[in-house]
Amino acid sequence: MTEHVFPDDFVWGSATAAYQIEGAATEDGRGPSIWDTYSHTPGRTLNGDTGDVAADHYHRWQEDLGHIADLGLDAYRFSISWPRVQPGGSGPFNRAGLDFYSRLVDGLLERGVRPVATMYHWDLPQELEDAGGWAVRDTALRFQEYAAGIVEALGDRVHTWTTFNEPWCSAYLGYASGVHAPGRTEPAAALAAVHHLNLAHGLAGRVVRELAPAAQLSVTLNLHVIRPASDSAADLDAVRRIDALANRAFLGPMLQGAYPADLLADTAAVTDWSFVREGDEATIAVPLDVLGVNYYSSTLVRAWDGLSPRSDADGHGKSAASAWVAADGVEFLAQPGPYTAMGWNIDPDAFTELLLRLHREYPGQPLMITENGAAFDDVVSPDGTIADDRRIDYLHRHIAAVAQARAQGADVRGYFLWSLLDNFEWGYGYDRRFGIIRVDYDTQVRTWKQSAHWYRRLIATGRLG
Ligand code: GBH
Repeated sequence: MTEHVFPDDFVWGSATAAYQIEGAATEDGRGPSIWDTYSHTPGRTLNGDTGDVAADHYHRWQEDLGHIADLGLDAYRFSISWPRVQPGGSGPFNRAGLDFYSRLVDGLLERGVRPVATMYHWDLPQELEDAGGWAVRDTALRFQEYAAGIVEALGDRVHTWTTFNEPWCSAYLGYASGVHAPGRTEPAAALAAVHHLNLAHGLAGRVVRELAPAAQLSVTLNLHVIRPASDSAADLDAVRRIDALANRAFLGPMLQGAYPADLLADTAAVTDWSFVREGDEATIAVPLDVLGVNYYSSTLVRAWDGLSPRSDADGHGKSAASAWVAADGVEFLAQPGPYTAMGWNIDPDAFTELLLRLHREYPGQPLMITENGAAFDDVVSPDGTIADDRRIDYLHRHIAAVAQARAQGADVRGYFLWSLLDNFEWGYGYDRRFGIIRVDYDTQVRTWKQSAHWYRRLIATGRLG
């Protein structure tokens, strides 16, 4: 196997999200978010799991900082819980909430770790959902106000501000398929959400530019690598349609200042896009210092004639409603294995392909891998060792895929592993473990898996053997 050597300035990190690790859902003035409501609604999450306690990071943040330092991470990506710092989503800020993140940021800086803060990782204050959620424009304006509050409080102590994590999930899983909070199944609302999330990104990005000019600005997208079942014109058109919904609905306005014409045409039966106002697209196109890319698996599609039985392999099979708005003519196919515990196929070549596509289509745009990792059923041996070889193999192959893309010119500046800790895996609750550090949910004891030791060595040497 070729050895890949990463330069000294390559950023090695790991990532988490507030609702997935913090717990303390009702402490110190935190208000409810859509994920509190959703996870407490019977039938929504596996085993009825909620983020009430999660990995109890809100109380164990100092111990967790110790793990971050021991791993030798250059950077740590976390998210700020909007309802913890501004409980109602508008109006007064909650000092205790802001102080929590302020201490965390200072603790990272003291240990020489770059704080990378995500403003929104899916936990909308419930009051804003009650007023229409991301389907209404006002939520984007509220987000601008929230952004100003947190950037004022943390400013350029935060090295990189990331506006959103995976707006694709917030819009389509939250409002079309309903497998994420708030659990709505309204295709037109999902497309309105796409736009209001994009708008909120632009508004918040401008807040960062103004209030923390020394900070870096980014957004994180879960971009899809979509493969056609054949090279027939119909299958290639299915790829084009899904690419528009999944990728270009965000990349278009953010990086090129306009929604793609084919997206508007494909979805015309669902909405006329009249929620896009004069000047919005220019607002959204705030220049980004880095584009964050989350990658886990690839997608295989073919054109569907509406007659043959259709498979349900879009990975969100719990819901009868599709995440793919106005894409009735597209069938999602199961892919060849191997798979992770999420049932997602393992396809590192698609990762290289994605990074090279971004390099080609958005030349000069620096890239950062803001999430990559895998859930597997970990086995704790009697001596306490967790030999998660399959996770190590997954990480190895995907980091090699990043090296491959870099060797071919892609400007990838760093890699954040998902995730530092086992955590609340959204609709799958605590059943699926992505951490390189195991969390025993009875005792909250943290134990390094072999993958954590492996990652520490990789960071120390910069060499992937
Ligand atoms: C990320 O979501 C989240 O940011 C993070 O919070 C989460 O814990 C982590 O990943 C692991 O799930 O729809 O068939 O094309 C990733 C969500 C996973 C959604 C892959 C799209 C593609 C399968 N994405 N999925 S398909």
